[in-house]
Amino acid sequence: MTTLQPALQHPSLRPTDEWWKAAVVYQVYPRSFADSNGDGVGDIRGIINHLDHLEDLGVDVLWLSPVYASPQDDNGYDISDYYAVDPMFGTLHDLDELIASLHARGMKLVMDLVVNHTSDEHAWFQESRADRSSTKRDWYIWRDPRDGAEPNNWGSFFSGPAWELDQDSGQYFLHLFSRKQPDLNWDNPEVRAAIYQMMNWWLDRGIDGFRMDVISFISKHPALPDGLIDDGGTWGNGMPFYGSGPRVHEYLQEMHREVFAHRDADLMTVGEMVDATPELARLYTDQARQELDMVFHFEHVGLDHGPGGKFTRKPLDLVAVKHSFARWQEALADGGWNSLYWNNHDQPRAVSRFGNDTDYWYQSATALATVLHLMRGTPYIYQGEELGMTNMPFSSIDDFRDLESLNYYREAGAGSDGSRAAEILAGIAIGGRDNARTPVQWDNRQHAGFTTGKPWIPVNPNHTWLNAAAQRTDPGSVLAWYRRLIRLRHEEPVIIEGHFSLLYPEDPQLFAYTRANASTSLLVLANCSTQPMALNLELTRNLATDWATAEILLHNQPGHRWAHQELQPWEVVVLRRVI
Ligand code: ISL
Repeated sequence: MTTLQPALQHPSLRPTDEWWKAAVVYQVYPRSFADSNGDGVGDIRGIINHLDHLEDLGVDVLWLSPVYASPQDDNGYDISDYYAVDPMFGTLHDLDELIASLHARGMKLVMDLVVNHTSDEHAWFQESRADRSSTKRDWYIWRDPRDGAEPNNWGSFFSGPAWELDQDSGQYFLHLFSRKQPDLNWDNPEVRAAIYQMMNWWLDRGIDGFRMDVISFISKHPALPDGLIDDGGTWGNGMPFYGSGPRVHEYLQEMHREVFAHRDADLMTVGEMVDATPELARLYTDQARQELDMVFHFEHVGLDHGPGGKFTRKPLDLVAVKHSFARWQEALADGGWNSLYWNNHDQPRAVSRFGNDTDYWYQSATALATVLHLMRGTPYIYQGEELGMTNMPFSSIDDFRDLESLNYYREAGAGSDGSRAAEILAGIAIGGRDNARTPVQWDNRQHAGFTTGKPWIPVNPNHTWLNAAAQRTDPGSVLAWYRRLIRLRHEEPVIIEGHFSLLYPEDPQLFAYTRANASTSLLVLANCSTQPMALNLELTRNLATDWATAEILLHNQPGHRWAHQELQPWEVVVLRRVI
């Protein structure tokens, strides 16, 4: 058992408690973080060069999106060699140096684990595809055509069918994502053994855990039944037959035995689960079951999807968002653990999406951060979020790089007669993943200090004023606010262990909750709207009595005298009282 890192020696944690409950995780999407060699693509050395930024912020863990060898069809989520670093990002030696540098600073490294699928250029798939009698044929999911077409009606996440015909053998292979991301057959024990071996290899190299990509999709219903087709849709939804499928818990428990059980407790795992419900998450993260430490669920990031899915939007329904968070907080209150996020590399920027990136940019970035970070669970910060980075003002299809957006643009008919092109472009401009993938804005120079070359994707023009250099020494910056939130989590046990209670669940403007343990209570009050709001009588009375002597821990509008009666647009205040 190694000792806890200094930043993680939290006073509230008993020695047997898991360190990651007191931790804040920072996600790096390497191609967009920092480019050290001028080729326009971020790299591992770029990360090493910016570790001061992470240490200064105070985060405990770096989650690194894939840097493995890859044809980059899906920016590295299509892996052709799990044991190699893609030359675009550097070398294994660079990665070893990153691990050592992080450890020297008291931080940890969690790598992305993408094992629902590989690249079609992985040697395993090349062998599998070579002929029907290959010993690796069964490592992937091959089926004969049905009535001369796809074996079932499942659609791919990235448009079109989830099946691709291999002309030579006359069979189709399954790919839930791009056709260059064939799904592995986890029912084959050799596949599982090969994956566990690879995971052990990385852990032996010194990494501290894994973020597991779409890990709840690894067990498919063996009959691969057709899914329901939405009105107006072409392809069926197979999720009921591969989301948390029949053997997923068995496989995760086996993985735990083969990879994690014999190691010390300093590791951390988090599984990405598009289909997770609170009930499922409890199963996956109940420590007694030995599966995972945390899951990423998608409930709150689906609430603003319109009838046409992620590329259509409806306005934020704060009541629904609060109900969702509260349900998850309650479901995992006495078993399991939540992960807390607004942003990642697949989601539009939160300040543009849930907040207001024009008139109330600072206020809404800080209010959103606060309501998220002070809940129970482990918060995740996506690169640039700590600066309040916004969505990109996309105006042309040429500025997009993400295959999901480009495929959708093509499939949704923008190309046929062009009549819907503007509408579809507007949809991907709001909902597209490239919003999260524009380069981190380090300073106000050309290309935001991200690269000296030509960036692989355009830089957001607002880097002239929205950048790390401008915020670093400004106590009134979004960056300074995140720093305070992170420090608070490290200093206040109630943030880690306190009981969560949502207040006024039906209020459409106010996001309010308390956290309480035996000695301390916190009250979080945020006006999540662009209108000022009067506090209700009961709350005003409570503030004047129970909370009268409370300390103001955080307040994002210090210019506005906190009067206990009203909140300005996106005003957030956090009070603490000792019981
Ligand atoms: O953004 C999405 C597509 O609409 C999500 O549903 C996303 O596909 C889903 O979260 C799975 O994401 C993960 O696996 C994908 C990869 O493209 C994403 O970047 C990754 O986070 C396939 O590996």
